Amino acid sequence: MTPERVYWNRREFLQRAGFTGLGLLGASRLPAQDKDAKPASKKDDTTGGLYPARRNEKFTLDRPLTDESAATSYNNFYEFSFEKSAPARLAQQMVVKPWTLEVTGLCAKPKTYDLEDLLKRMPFEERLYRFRCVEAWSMAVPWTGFPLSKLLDEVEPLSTARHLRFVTFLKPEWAPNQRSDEYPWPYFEGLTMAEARNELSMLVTGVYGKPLPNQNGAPIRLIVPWKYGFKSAKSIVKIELVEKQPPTFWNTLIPGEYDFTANVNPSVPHPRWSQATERTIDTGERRPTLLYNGYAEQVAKLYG
Ligand SMILES: Nc1nc2c(c(=O)[nH]1)N[C@H]1C(S)=C(S)[C@@H](COP(=O)(O)O)O[C@H]1N2
Ligand SMILES: [Mo]
Repeated sequence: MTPERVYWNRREFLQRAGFTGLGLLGASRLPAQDKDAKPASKKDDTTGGLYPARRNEKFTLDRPLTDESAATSYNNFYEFSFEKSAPARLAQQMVVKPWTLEVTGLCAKPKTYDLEDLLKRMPFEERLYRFRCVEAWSMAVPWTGFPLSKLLDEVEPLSTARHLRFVTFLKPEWAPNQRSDEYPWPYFEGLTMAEARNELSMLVTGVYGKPLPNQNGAPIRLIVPWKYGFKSAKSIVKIELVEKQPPTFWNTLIPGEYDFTANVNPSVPHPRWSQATERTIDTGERRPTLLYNGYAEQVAKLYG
């Protein structure tokens, strides 16, 4: 996931510094940092007793749930670090309460929400979803949140709103990598309106029956489980309804490797590695990658 330029610079630097076998994207490697990573800190549920939420049994898994300690200590959160073990520590710098979420652009009722207020009104539920990173690792996680569609209903999108743009915080004082202009911060992503309206698209505020740990994208993130993980923007501050397909962070950095749609597909290799199989982050087990990450029934119709 690291842009070539940065990747090679870092590799050179680390090699010169005497490190070997970096394998940043080595899918078969269970990183040493898994061992010393901390589990999620238990935060108080200050959201009015929302957790644990009722599980929606409609969403079932074909595999065991991933260990909570793995899912909360093996993170991609580039604002903080390029190392997967670091966000669990560094993201504790974030101040996630109070938090405002602005929903704006092509809608009749744009609004800046106080997150706590919004959560009181949304239909909270837990769903077990598969999650697949473009780097060929995967997990299975109980997310708590509500359908993105419910929030869209509140702001009343105009018929010209064909796409959504998601924007993460810009706080260099929290996030070390935002102090450099190597990347076009803040992180930005996008969906089509049809994708956003799909029943699977979820705004997530909790995991494993508790509020999201900061490193997993507190206090609110997107989850679109049929797409590679980079589409699921963390720590969102703004959702903008727009007409045209918006540019996205990784596509801007490396257009040939990370496209706007980014649907999980075992038969379309990444230019630098195969997507045919994936590695389960807690057990290291390899399993075949599923088309649309196993959600063809819900989403294939979007791409017919
Ligand atoms: N703001 C932001 N969101 C992000 C990322 C990021 O670096 N910054 N990484 C993405 C990638 S590549 C993945 S795989 C998932 C990882 O989510 P997790 O740490 O909860 O597993 O977050 C996605 N959302
Ligand atoms: Mo990812």
